[in-house]
Amino acid sequence: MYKAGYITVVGKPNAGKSTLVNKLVGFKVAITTPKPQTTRFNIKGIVTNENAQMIFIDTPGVHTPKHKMGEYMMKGVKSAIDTVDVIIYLVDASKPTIDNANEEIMKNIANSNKKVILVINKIDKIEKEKILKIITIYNDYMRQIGGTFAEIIPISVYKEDGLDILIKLLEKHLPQGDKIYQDDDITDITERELIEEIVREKALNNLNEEVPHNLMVEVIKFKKRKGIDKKKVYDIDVDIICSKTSHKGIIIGKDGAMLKKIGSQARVDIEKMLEDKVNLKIWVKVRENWQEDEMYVKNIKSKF
Ligand SMILES: Nc1nc2c(ncn2[C@@H]2O[C@H](COP(=O)(O)OP(=O)(O)OP(=O)(O)O)[C@@H](O)[C@H]2O)c(=O)[nH]1
Ligand SMILES: [Mg+2]
Repeated sequence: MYKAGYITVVGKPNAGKSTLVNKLVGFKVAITTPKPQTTRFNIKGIVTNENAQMIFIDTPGVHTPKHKMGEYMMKGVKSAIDTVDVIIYLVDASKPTIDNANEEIMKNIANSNKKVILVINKIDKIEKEKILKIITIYNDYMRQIGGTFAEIIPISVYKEDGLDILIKLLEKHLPQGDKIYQDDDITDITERELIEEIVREKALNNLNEEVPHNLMVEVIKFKKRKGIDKKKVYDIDVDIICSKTSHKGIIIGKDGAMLKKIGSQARVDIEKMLEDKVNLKIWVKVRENWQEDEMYVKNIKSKF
């Protein structure tokens, strides 16, 4: 009896949702950083084994939106909850409190009539004795609002602890069915989109405070040609779009040092992904308050 279906991973920003999906898929389909609100769009990661095909939907971390872009991100989470078979509610073991964001997520999933698995991540950061207390905190609140967890499992994506049990539990709760994707399909994100995300990841990692969260990245040229030694070379031009003129100088840095750093780190990852040499050029542009521009945000939406 083969199983197949959709599983979404929801939770607060920084819980490790994208890290988990990447680890299970065995390929970096989504960027990950130590900063909250890294993921902006729902991204599929597909795992096919002899028992089941699991289509994971990684989602943006749940937060109170401050602009149109944030509202769009939260719509993505809701639509993922509505369309899947199983929900993984991922929480950070080192931050076990029920705050407004957690309440909102739990109310949504409690009312979804879907199987919900509570997955407690980052147990490598806490003492084992604390796990039971964490389970009680989430379980009590879920009961209080009329929901239940079908399963509860502590894991550490870093230590690869509990991941095989998680897969077994997912296989158990998925519906019976044939494969939806081909065996070798792993994601719905295109090479172009991955390049944009890789550049955004390096910007998030290297820039401080609010600057990187106000960036958008667009590939404007993506061409393959034969290099001098007959090896293939990709010419890739990318725009980093910031929302304020004052941010442009910070992104470029003194004598262009910051942009160079972002560019060279991004090039290494893009070359790894494309398995060819890459000639990457990055331009910085200002588009005042783009996060509030409904047309612009909608346009981003149509890409995903
Ligand atoms: N110690 C520890 N850190 C982890 C673990 N899993 C993920 N992290 C780290 O947690 C941070 C956030 O990871 P992400 O995967 O980007 O988190 P996310 O939930 O996708 O965040 P958003 O996209 O912002 O919602 C990164 O620095 C990860 O390396 C884990 O098992 N243990
Ligand atoms: Mg993420």
